[in-house]
Amino acid sequence: MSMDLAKQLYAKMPEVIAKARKKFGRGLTLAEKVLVSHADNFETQTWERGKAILALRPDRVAMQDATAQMAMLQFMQANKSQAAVPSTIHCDHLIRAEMGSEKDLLRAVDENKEVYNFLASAAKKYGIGFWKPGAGIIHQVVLENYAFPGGLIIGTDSHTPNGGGLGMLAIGVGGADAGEVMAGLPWEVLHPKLIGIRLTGKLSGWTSPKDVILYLCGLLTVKGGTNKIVEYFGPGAETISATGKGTICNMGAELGATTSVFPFDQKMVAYLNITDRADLANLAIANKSLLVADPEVFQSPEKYYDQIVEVDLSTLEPYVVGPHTPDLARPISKMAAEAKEKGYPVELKAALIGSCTNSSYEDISRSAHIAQQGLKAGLKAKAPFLVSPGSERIYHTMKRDGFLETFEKLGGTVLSNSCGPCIGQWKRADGVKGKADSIVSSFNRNFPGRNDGINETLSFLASPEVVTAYAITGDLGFDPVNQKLKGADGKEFKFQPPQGEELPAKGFAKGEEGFVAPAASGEGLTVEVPPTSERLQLLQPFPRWDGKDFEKLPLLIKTKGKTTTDHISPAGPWLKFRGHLDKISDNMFLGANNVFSSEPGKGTDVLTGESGLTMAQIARRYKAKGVGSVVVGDENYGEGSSREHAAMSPRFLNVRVVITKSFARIHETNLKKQGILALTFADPKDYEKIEQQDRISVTGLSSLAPGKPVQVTVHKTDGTALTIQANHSITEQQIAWFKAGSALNALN
Ligand code: MIC
Ligand code: SF4
Repeated sequence: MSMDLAKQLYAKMPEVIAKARKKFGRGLTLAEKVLVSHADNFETQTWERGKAILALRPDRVAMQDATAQMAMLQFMQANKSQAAVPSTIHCDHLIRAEMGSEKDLLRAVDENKEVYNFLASAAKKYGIGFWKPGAGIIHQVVLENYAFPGGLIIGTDSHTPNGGGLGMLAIGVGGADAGEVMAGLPWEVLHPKLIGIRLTGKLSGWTSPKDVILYLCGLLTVKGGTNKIVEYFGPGAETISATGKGTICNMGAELGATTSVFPFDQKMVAYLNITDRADLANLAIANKSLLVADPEVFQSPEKYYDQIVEVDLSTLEPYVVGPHTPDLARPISKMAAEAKEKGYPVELKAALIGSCTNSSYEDISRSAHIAQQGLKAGLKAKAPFLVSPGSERIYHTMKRDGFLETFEKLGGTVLSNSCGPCIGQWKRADGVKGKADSIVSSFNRNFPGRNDGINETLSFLASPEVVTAYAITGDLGFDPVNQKLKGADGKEFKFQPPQGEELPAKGFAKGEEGFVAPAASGEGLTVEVPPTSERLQLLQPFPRWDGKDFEKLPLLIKTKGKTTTDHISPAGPWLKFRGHLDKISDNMFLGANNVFSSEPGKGTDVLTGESGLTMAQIARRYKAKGVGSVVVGDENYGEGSSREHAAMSPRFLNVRVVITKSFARIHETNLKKQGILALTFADPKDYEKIEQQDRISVTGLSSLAPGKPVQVTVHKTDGTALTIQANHSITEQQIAWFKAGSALNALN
């Protein structure tokens, strides 16, 4: 499917790469090769890392059902007849996990009928491929079908970088970005800096690709990758399977990285071959020099990367991260002691494997090996054990090769090929709000409330094989890798390190593909949006900027600490309103900690003094009075997902300005796209000075200019005022978005 795209791309790469070598006066890293080959105009583009805005032409767009709704609603406002680049929609997020694969899928098809019909009809009309519910999780399906070395894909999901496992730049974006690219515009992104990760040695025993990224999360932290591309290289890279590389790149999203990528190698060839793309593999082999960094980069990497990290795979231990954040990392050998010391509840209430991050054949076969050892010792899973396969192919291969049976014998439940518990679409039978319990998964995120909707739950992340061992022992206070446990007969035994196969010897089994091709011509076809729908609402353009400064706006919320998009716009039960801006906006900030409230998600209407209200209630009151408001945030504000609802809801409810200590990349762009002024404190200490009753003015907006700080005046209740400076990264074009009221308005 990507053969033609790859052919065209590889034909033009040598010329632009040669030009770039000349212009930069040096060899190029892999990421640079891909970037320059996708430049909208290489000649006129400036190429300054960390400064220039790149205008790129992606080869593809991928969207998942929860974000595709807004992406398509916005795309439709551009009045185009067809998507300008090959695009696909994947139905994966809206399936609730409760009764097991078959029943869950049937229910999903019924309860999400309106949304699926909308997406299917829009896909059909606009030339977009449609993957039905049950076909698989977007990133796995992209890896199996669309990813190709050297390509550039954008996806409306932050874990799009999974495609880096096949040597492409795969980047997560908000729906507005996707809508614009489908409308034929170039895609803009800050020229990322480069982190080079040199891998040496070889993984062995318990240690798996997941541990590479868990370790790096601890080392680099959740903002260490912001506006950077993580490029892996070195002899160790070639020892990791393509799907293992996918896992590492996927979870690079947890570093805040723009994306992550591995150089083309034999492991990718093997994966392309086994997924029926031998022609593509051969083409890539013939063009290998375009798909890896230049040789001089390896000789002195420090000259080419802004930062270098060395990881010796041979000495790496299995890791466990969490709770509440993916960068709280320690080797598994230290977990039990830390759990005791910090008082984490050690009884594991659930163990979950699979997801878009970790459901490769390698992951599943290694986990099954652990499960078999447990069964042999007469044990069953102590904690509920749930398995989320990434795609139909994975599911049927697991079934054919007996892994499903093994997991089920252990007491596990196999869920549908979808996100399920990873995105809070999970009815955890024993979950009690307000009670702190521990769970462990092989997913990639563990923000509070994410899986079971309970903010107190402590969620830990580890490799699928380690999670399987935890499922059997059910105890975080016990190290299943290094300690002995008792079998059913009372005899002690130790798990042998997991063994598995990277790829199925018999090839992948095929299931029902679930792909629906678009109509040859969309003319005359209609997009189904029932006027009375509770799930879908056509968008009304946001009002244009009235040309006036923002004077004395009330503070809606000042968030404290981590404010991820899961805090700003929680998922789980709210996913069903992803196509209905008015309804979903009631979830705004429900998970966020407000400095001025003891209860998350609650605050005070400072115009009336009434407290204990949700942020949406307060903002709706202000909006009704024609009053805008300001949000103040902490570090790395908007970390996590690409969901633009975290920007659209505030915009819809009249938030005009968000001032933070720093932003995560996708969310900052999403705010700008929706016409919100995204500012950062020039002096982060000024965050402390903002008080609940302050009124905030942002002035000089008519002379808003790139690189020019903005003046913010904070009016105190005692009549005094203080002036603080705020920075921004707004470009000339983004100023036009602000003035037009949104990027989309600026298009029309
Ligand atoms: C996630 O993992 O948080 C999600 C759900 O896949 C999101 C997208 C969404 O909110 O729909 C993401 O990662 O971008
Ligand atoms: Fe789905 Fe979870 Fe992957 Fe996001 S991280 S795409 S919710 S499986």
